[in-house]
Amino acid sequence: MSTDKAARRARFEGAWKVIKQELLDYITGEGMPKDAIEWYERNLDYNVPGGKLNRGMSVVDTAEIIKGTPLTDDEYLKAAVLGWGIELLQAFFLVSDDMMDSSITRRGQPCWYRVPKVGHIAINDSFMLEAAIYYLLKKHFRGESYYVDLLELFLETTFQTEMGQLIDLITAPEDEVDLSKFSLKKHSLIVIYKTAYYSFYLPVALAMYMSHVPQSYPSSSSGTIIEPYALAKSILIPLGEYFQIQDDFLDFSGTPEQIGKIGTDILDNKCSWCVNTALAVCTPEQRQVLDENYGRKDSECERRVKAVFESPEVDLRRRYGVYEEKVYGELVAMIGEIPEVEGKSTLKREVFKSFLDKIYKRSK
Ligand code: DMA
Ligand code: MG
Ligand code: MG
Ligand code: MG
Repeated sequence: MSTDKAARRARFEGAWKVIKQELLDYITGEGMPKDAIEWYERNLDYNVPGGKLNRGMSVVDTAEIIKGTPLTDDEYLKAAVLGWGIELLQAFFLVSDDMMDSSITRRGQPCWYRVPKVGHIAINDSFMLEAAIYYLLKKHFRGESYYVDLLELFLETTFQTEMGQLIDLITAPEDEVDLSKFSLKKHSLIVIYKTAYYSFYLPVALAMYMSHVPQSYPSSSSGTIIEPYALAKSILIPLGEYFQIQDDFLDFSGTPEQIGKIGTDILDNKCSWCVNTALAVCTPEQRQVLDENYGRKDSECERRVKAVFESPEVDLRRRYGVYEEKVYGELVAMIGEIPEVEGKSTLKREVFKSFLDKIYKRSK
């Protein structure tokens, strides 16, 4: 990691200390007993700060790019609160996702629900991670003109993610494997809803609201009207789709040391990019192997599925490499088309380039 990147991360982590203390002070003020305060602190420490922080730090990065000059300390704290709000939202989704996906590890440690004495209390813990967002928004943004925009955006995005999780789960029933129900089209809908909105559109749109980017403005050259939120969404949703395809590929190909989690998509009967891609190109014999072994809670079945994925006919690693180059080129081209308008509160190409650079060829 470059020193600049390390310093940016350290500053963002510094803001977490302040934010976490605000949350603990709040529940203390509500008269919660010592053991409850300690429990909440452990929940926060275990589930919020240990990830890559791409989503959270993108709020700060985007606010800086839109402004064009460094943020003041007050602006930095505001952007960091929004960034940690996304990290809290992510923590809420991950704690529940790991229970629903029967996952084992996350970020190199046992999933929260598997920690001794936690178990199903993790359900309420996930709610308390989500509730923290709205406490922080009220505390830091109640007086701002864009407060309702922030609230509505967090709420809408949460609902979208939950719709995505729903279709992810019901497309992957535990007791009836039917690969004919899968398709790349279905996959696309699932990943846009479960991942792209909250991971990509949300950080950028939050930073845009905070930076007072208006709903529309005229482009400098032709005078046509630009709708910056819709424009941002039109690039960030495909970017998010690419990100989740990386996640699906890493679930199969990544080692636990590398990705911090043990892949469960094959055992869980998930409508993943990997199985969809394999279904489209495999031989009839391989199709039978997939039909008989996919989605079975058995490591020998999982091994047979992985052997099909690695076979010369399917060769998922090569197909993934081809996909990644293609989608990268398409995204770069889309970003190049964005009309840029001078000014402190307008969308810049750099917002999207910076996001794409964070994830291109990622291995964790
Ligand atoms: C990720 O789905 C989506 C959400 C909302 C957490 P996933 O189950 O593929 O994520 P992971 O691979 O991290 O468990
Ligand atoms: Mg999961
Ligand atoms: Mg999941
Ligand atoms: Mg996954």
